[in-house]
Amino acid sequence: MNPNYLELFLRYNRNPILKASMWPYPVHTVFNPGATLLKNGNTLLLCRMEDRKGLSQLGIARSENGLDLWSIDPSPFMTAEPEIHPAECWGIEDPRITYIKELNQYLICYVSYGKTGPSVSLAMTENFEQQRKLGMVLKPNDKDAAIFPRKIGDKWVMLHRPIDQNNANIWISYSEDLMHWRDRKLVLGRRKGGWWDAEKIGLGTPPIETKEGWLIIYHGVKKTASGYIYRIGLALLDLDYPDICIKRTNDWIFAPETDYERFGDVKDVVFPCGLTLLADNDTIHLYYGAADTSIGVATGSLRNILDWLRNQ
Ligand code: BMA
Repeated sequence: MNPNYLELFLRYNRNPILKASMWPYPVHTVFNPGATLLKNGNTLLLCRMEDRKGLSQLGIARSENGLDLWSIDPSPFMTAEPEIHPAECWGIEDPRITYIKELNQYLICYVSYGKTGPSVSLAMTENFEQQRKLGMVLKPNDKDAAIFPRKIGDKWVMLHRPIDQNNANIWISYSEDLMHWRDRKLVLGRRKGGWWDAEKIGLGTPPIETKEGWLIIYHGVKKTASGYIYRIGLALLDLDYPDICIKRTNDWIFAPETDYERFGDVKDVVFPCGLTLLADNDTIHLYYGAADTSIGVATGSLRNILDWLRNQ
């Protein structure tokens, strides 16, 4: 922690909260979890689990307070099914969960990794007991996608990260049926030169609706002499026209600092895919993959974040 900066997110002092050695079956690493609150108020994390083949599938961890005493389901929740979905022959990764009240379903946007590259696939579940895969909805090369929790206008809306002429930026697309996505528009671009988010950016967690706009947490990557550094920034999108970015932080607000974030399978990575907003409508638990190896949580206040953003 650097005392000269205001820290918006504070790490839980018993991080990492989840690691491979806690799993009831063999996994090599656990990271980049999607997150949601269940109807009973418990926290559910859908964790990416990489095995010793190097391929990923998704498994569930649950906790009453979202911080400790995690119980891990005895078998994976979602596995790659290459016979049915060839796009996921090299695994499924980085889920983002949005609860859609209108459908009474949790929608899971995840990365299918296949021979033509990463693509965006969707699955639905009512209760995390079983799920239904809808298949690939955005062709390679595309990833880092999440759906907004309600229709805007009369359409479903998704943020995602296609690679477009070597540019990895955040785009928006619209759909009437969740399967066909169109009217793609650029929302947030990587910055240039020495900036912390100059190499590539991608959506982190699904958007949160606030009075001041849709709050998004995104990851930005800088290329350095010793490799990439994955850090986190914030942006606000217009409530009615979410293709318009009304605010974007200049500074990153969270970065690899602790040993478990700096060292692991991929060094210097913090990679959030999920958060929960607690019943007080203020406390945020931000869940992130640390060095592609374990899972950390950091706590913030929505009110403080919006106050801080207002003054940027
Ligand atoms: C990104 C994704 C993430 C991963 C990160 C750092 O491109 O593949 O799953 O955490 O790289 O390796």
